[in-house]
Amino acid sequence: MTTVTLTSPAISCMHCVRTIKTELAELGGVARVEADANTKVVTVDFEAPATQAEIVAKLAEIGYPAE
Ligand SMILES: [Cu+2]
Repeated sequence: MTTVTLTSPAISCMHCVRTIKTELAELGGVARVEADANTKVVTVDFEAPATQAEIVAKLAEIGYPAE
């Protein structure tokens, strides 16, 4: 299991948090998603077939580009 911590400044409220959790949880291999509207931090636990690149791409696709 790999944990990645990303910052996505577009996270502004609990709705954003819910969207991110729902969308990332749909990726195969994603085990846990935490997102915080105050710190703008997204933490994801994942394993194959999920990849960090896939998670970052999904965040960008749904409007929360991460670094
Ligand atoms: Cu929001």
